[in-house]
Amino acid sequence: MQLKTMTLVFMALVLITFACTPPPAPEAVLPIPNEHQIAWQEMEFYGFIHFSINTFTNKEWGYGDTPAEMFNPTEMDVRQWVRVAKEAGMTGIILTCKHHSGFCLWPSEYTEYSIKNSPWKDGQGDIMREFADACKEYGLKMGVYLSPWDRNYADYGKPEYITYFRNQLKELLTNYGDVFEVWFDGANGGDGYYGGADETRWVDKKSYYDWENTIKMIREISPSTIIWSDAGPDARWIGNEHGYAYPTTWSLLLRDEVYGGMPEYAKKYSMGQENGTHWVPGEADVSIRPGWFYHKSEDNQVKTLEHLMDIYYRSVGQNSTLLLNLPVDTRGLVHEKDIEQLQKFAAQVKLDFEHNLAEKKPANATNTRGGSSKYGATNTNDGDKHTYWATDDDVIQASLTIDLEGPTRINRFLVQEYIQLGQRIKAFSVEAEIDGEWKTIDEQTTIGYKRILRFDPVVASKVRLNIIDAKACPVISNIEVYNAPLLLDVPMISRNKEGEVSFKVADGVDVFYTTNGNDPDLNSAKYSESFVANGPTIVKAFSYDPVAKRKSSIAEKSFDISKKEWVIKSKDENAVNAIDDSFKTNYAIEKSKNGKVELLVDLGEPLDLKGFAYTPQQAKSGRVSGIVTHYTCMVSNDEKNWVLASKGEFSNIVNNPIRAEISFGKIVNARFVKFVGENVADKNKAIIAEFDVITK
Ligand code: FUL
Repeated sequence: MQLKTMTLVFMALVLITFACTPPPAPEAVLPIPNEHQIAWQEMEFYGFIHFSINTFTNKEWGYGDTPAEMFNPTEMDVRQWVRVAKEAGMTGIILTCKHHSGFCLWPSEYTEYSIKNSPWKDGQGDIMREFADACKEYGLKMGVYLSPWDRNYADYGKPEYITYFRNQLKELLTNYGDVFEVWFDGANGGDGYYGGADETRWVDKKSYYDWENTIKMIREISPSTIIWSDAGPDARWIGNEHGYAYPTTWSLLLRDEVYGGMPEYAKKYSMGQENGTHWVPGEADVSIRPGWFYHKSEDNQVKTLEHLMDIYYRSVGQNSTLLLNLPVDTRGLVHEKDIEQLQKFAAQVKLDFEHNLAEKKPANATNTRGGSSKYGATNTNDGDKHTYWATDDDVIQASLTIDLEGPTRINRFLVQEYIQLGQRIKAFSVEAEIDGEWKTIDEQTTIGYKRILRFDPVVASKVRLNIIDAKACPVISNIEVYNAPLLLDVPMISRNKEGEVSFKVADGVDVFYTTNGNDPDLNSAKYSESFVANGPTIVKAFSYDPVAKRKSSIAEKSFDISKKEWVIKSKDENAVNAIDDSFKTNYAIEKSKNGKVELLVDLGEPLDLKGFAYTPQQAKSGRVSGIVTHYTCMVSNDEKNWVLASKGEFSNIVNNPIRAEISFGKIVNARFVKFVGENVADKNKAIIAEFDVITK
C-alpha cells in the first residue's frame, strides 16, 4: 500500500473510532452517596423489633426502675421474629438492644441492668446472640438500636455516661458480627430513675454526647455501618412516626445545621434540602400497630393492608427506605395478628409489582448524550441498574417515551435516578398516550433513588417521562410501569356523641358489618342507616364493590360506653369536642399561670372505671401542637372530695401522638373525672382531640 493510502486509512480509522467513542459520563452533582449508603438504600424495606423490660409493664417507655426480674418471656423465639421478617421480604432487622429504660437485651459487662439478672434462661441467655445467629441463618442484615437516653444509669447526664455508652456500643459492634445500621434516637433527656435519684435531667443534645468521637469510634470498628440519627451522618429520620416521606424528598441535608433531637428538625429539615451539603438519605419508620411496644389493648389495631400499602408508596415510593416495626409480646413472639397483616402486605407488594409492562419495550428520547447508545433511552428498561439514560450537559429539559406496543392498562409509574451521580431532578411529569392523544397523568418534584406514582388506571399505548427542571442533565437508570390490582378502601367507622354509629365509603360501595365481635361476611348486616350503640361495642366492617365484586379488608373499631350523658364543666362551646367521640374535632384549653390545664367531666352517673385515655390533636403528617406529656387523673362522686386515680407520663407522645390509654390498675367507681395536664409541650395551650374513660 502506498504511504498516502495508508495515511488516509489511518485517519479514517481514527475518525471512526472517535465518532464511536461515547462521550464521558456526566460529572457527578455533589454530594453523592458512598458505596455503603448505596448498598443501604438498595435494602429498601427492613424491620424494627421493639422489645424490652417495659413490654412487661405495658408501657411505651420504661422509667428505668422496673426490676430486671420482671423480664420473663414465656415462649421466647428470636428465630420466629427473623423468620417472619424474612418471609415478608425484609432485607434486614434492627433490634432495640437498649431502649430508654436502660435495660439491656445482652449481658453487658458494664451494667447489672440486663437480662443477666432476669429469670429468662436463669440469667444465662443473650438475646443479641440469638438475634445475630438468626439473622445469619435467614440471610438478613442485622442492626442495633442503642438509646442515648438511659433512664436507669446513675451517671446519665455526666461525662462518665458517655464512656459507658461507648463501651456498650463497642460490645455490640465487636461481639456479634456485621451491623448494617446503628440507630441513635433523638428522644433523650428528661425524668428518670437514674440509679435511684428519681429526678429530671436535661442534657445539651448538641454537645453532651460528643457524637464526633463516637462516630470516629464506630468508623474504626465497623466502617460499613450506617449511622442513623436526625443528623445522620449516613441516614436520617424522616421527621414523623407515620412512615411517610414527602412528595419532595431530597437525600441531601444541611448536615452541619442539624443535631440529634433538635426541636425544629421535623418541620425544617426532614424533607432534606435541595442545597444540602451532605448525602444523608431519609428512612421512614413506623410501627405496624399504634405503639412501638406490644400492648394487648392494641391487638385489634394492627394496621390494615390498605394502610400498610399507603405507607409503602409514601416511603419506598418517595425516595426513602421503610423501617417497619414489629413489637414482640410478653411471650417473646411477634403476635399472630401482626404476622397475618405483614403477610398480606408482603403478598400485595409482590402482586403490585408482578409484571413490569415497560420491560424491554422500545424506548426513545428527545436527546441522548453524544448521540451514543451507551446513554440511550433503552437503558431505562433493560433490567440493568448500572446502565442509564443521560442527556448532553446543556440539555436539562428532555423526554423519554416508552412504547407499550398496544393499549395497556396501567396505574403505576416507577422511576429511578442513578444516584451514584447525585440527585438531580427538581421537577418532572408523566404523560400517557390514550386513544392517540397525550394526557398528563401527574406532575411532581423530586425522584431520587426511587419514585413511584400511583394514579387511576388508564389504557395507554405509550408513556412518557418529561424532565422539566434539574440541577444538571438528567441521569435516569430505571423506569417500570405496572397495572397493580385495585384495593378498595376500608370503611371509616365512627360514632357520635349520641352513640350513633355510621360508616363512610365511596359512592356505589356497600358496607357489611357486625357488632358482636365476629368477622363480617356478605351474609352480615348491610349498612343502610346509622344505628345506636350506647354500650361497649366492637364494630367490624368491610367495603364491597358490588360491580367489581371486590371486598376491602375488615376494619375494626372498639367503642366503650357512649358519651351521650357526659358534660364538660366549661363555658367554652368547643369543650364538647373533647367528648364527641371524634378525633377530628379539638378542644383547646389555655394554660393557667402554673402552666397546667384542667378538664372536668361529668359522666352523668357513677361508673366503674378501669382507666382513661387521652388523644392529642391528630394529623396525617407534620407536627401537631398542644400535646399533654404528663398528667394526673382524679376522680370523685360528689365533685368535692377528689381521689388520685393515676399520675404519670404519656411516653413518646410528642413524636408519636396517638391515643394514650392509661390503666388505673384497679376499678374505681366515680361520676366525675378531673384530667390535669401537668406538663404541656406548647407555650400557650393544650389540645384535646378526645377524652375517654375505660369501663370494659
Ligand atoms: C422514638 C422513641 O422514643 C420511641 O420509643 C421509639 O423507639 C421510636 C422508634 O423512636 O423516638
